[in-house]
Amino acid sequence: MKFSRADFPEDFLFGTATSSYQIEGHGQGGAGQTHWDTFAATPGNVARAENGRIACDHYNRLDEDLDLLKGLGVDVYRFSTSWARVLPEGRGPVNEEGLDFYDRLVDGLLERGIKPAATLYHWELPSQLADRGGWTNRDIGDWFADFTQVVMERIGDRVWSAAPINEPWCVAFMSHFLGLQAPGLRDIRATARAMHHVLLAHGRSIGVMRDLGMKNLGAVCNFEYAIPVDDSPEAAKAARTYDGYYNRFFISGLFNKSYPSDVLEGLGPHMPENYQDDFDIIGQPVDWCGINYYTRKIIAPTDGPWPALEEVEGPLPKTAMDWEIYPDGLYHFLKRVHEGYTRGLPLYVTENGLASYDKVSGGEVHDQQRIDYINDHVARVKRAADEGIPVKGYYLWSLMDNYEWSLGYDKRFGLVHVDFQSLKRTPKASYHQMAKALGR
Ligand code: PNW
Repeated sequence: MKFSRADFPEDFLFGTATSSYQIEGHGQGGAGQTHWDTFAATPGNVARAENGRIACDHYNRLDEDLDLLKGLGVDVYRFSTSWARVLPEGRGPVNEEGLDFYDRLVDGLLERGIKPAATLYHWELPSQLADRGGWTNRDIGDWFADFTQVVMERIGDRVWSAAPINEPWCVAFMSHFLGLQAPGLRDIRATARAMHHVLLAHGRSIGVMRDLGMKNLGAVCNFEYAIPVDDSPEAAKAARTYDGYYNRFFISGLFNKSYPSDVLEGLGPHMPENYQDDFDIIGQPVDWCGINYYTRKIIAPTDGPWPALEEVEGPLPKTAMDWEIYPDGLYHFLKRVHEGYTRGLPLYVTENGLASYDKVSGGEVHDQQRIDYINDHVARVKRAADEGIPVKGYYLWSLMDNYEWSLGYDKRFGLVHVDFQSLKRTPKASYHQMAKALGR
């Protein structure tokens, strides 16, 4: 790597991130069914109809994976807790074996000197709650508060940080408007409701954790830099619309207790009644904000109904996701979130990384594109830090190759290669370089 710890302040933290459904293996340990199992079983939704039943089998290989983290030399590990593993029916009976797993995970991290950063929800909703309307049902605020209570009564005394929900945009918009994630809807009314309820649930969960006396609570949003396809006013408007529902809606609800008026022009008629009354719950103070950033999108106007735009192909080099590599976007969002929304709160890059088609040969994996990507993005984080933006950490997505949702297992985001037949782990060149950069 071109950077080392010495380039950053003493208290700057490096980490990696994963999520429960993507690595654990959901078909074991008494976990209940989730809407991702259903979504993946429906033909056409997921490449090769792959699901998270086995994934990386992290559930049975916890110690091996924690040792990999230790070998990497990270300060923090960002993981998520599976709602259906803890409460198989979403509410009611607790699966003690599931809670025990997260207990062992947290203790295993602490024993290795790594800070546990918990996310309560990273996308796998228990099927029984999905059957009741999932994120479109306002009751999810209560359900999620109860889930928060059960998990944090158990591990809340030892986690270093906690965030309720990973990426409200993906939970609400990608899943209910674009149909690309479970539950796979394409329905503007369901979308508007989910967009609001996901923030309501965030606020309810923060309230529960405060009552438990927990500290260092945050919110994690994802961002994509929107570029108009040309100089026309129509293209500028389309890019602004995209920026509104993607980048501004959630952060504005969380930190400014309002939704952007241009987004409400499209979604307003579909919002839940009296949604404004929830802003005090949604916008209650948090201690940090997480930024997930991967790419930019080139936006062109279309004639269709709201949002009347489409993504078009851009000219920059791409990753295996077909995502353009655009490191300046990370700097842009650190600055913009700090100046426009969080105003001095600590920021963490809670996800950044790339997929590549890595292969093991002679026991080694040469993933130079990942090394370059990390270098270029960490350089923008450093630029932001040097300018006084309070960015306090960088967590790479991901520790190991895993289930990349609707794209299945061939998009490899890991520092560690996983053979999904034998489940053997092989640290890639990027892992070895990262370990050197983080060495003390
Ligand atoms: C993140 N998009 O989500 C997630 O938090 C991870 O679970 C996931 O593995 C990672 O990115 C890589 O995809 C996103 O299409 C997924 O705009 C897709 C999009 C954005 C974020």
